[in-house]
This record gives sequence, C-alpha cells and structure tokens, in this order.
Amino acid sequence: LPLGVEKGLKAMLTILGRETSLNARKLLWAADEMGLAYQREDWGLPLRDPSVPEFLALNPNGTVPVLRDGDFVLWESNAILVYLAELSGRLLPKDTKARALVHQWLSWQVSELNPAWGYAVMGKIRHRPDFQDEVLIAQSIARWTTQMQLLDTHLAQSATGFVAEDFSIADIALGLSVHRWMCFPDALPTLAAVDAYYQRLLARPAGAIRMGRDNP
Ligand SMILES: N[C@@H](CCC(=O)N[C@@H](CS)C(=O)NCC(=O)O)C(=O)O
Repeated sequence: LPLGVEKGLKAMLTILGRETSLNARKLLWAADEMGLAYQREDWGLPLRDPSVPEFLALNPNGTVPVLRDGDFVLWESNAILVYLAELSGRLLPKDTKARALVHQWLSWQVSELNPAWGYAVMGKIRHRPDFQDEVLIAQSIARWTTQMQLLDTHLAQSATGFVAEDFSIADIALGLSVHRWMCFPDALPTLAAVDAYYQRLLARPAGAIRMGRDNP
C-alpha cells in the first residue's frame, strides 16, 4: 500500500484539511487506495482557521477539504472523490449505469445522510455548547436512524457487499459515515448489514487507517 505519500515534495496534489475531518479523510483514504501521491496541509478549526482571505480565495465556503492540482482548485469532497477516481482510473466504473449508481450514493451521502446526523454529532461527539438541546439531538438521531435503516436494507440486498457494483468511491464516503454511526456515544439500533459492511471496509488497510476509534 503506497502510504507515506504525505512526504512527497514532488507530489502535484495537495489536500487541504485536518485529519479529524470526515470529509478530508474521504480524500486521504481514496488517494491511498488509488496510489496517488499527495501532500497534506492542516486547515480547519481548531488547527487553522479556514475563514481567512488566503483560504477563502481557494474555497469561498471556508470549509475543508480543498484539493489543489497545480493551479487547479476543487472543493466539495464528493466532487473531489470523482476527480481523483478519474485521474487514477480507479474506483469508478466505466459502464454508464454502474457509474450513475456510484453518483447516486455519493449524492445521497452528502444531501440526505450527512445533514441528518449534523446536530447530534455536533452535540455529542464535538461537544459544542450551542448544540445541546435534547429535543433537537433526539430529532437528529431519529432522522439519522431512518437514513441508516435505508442503507441497511440496501446492503442486505447487495450482491457484492458494497453499495454499487464493486468497491468504489461511494463506499469510501459511506464507510466513513458508518464509522461515525459506530463511534456515537449513545446506544443506536443494531443494523446487521451495516455492521457486516463496516467490518468489510475495516479489513481494507487504507480504510482501517482512516476509521480509527479515536477519530469519529
Ligand atoms: N459538503 C462539504 C462539507 C465541508 C464541511 O462542512 N467541512 C467541515 C469539516 S468536515 C469544515 O470545514 N468545518 C469547519 C472547520 O473545520 O474549520 C464537503 O463535503 O466537502
């Protein structure tokens, strides 16, 4: 496995984002799977405030991650996953329909799953004082559970054990999302197919590195 790629001064790719960011870890895991060399810069609170002009010039959202490839700059982690897959020719099927299903799950991860856990994770994992309303935490957990049950039902019917045809960038985005579910401090429902999926992804060396118990 071509790890240690962070040392490469000659690497063209730079990933800007702290390793504690789930969205940044999507790119680190993907680049490792694909054998792409990269450098990483720590950005994101509390390490380095991304709302400074230097960073906002790269990403007007003031969020991590950002990818630089020479003069080319890209933000939105799932769009960056697609870019890395196309650069490397890995983890994105060539067939139009198979590729569309990968895009479907990438869009679902960012538009449905991630917003559902938002409040609960800020309150219970990040311990943010402004996210401590118990009613809103319960509502967030309920929405998150509904989405995770949808994923569990899909995985239970999957022939390959992955969300689309074979292991793909969608499994990286979803694997880190499942990891967050597994690390949540409160008891959550057991989802058998999700549990098996998580073990399958943890068996990948690059996945195990990015899904550490100390890094939800
Ligand atoms: N939809 C964006 C979300 C980016 C985002 O919300 N990033 C968070 C960290 S995961 C962030 O930058 N938070 C502010 C900070 O870290 O300072 C993506 O997928 O890239």
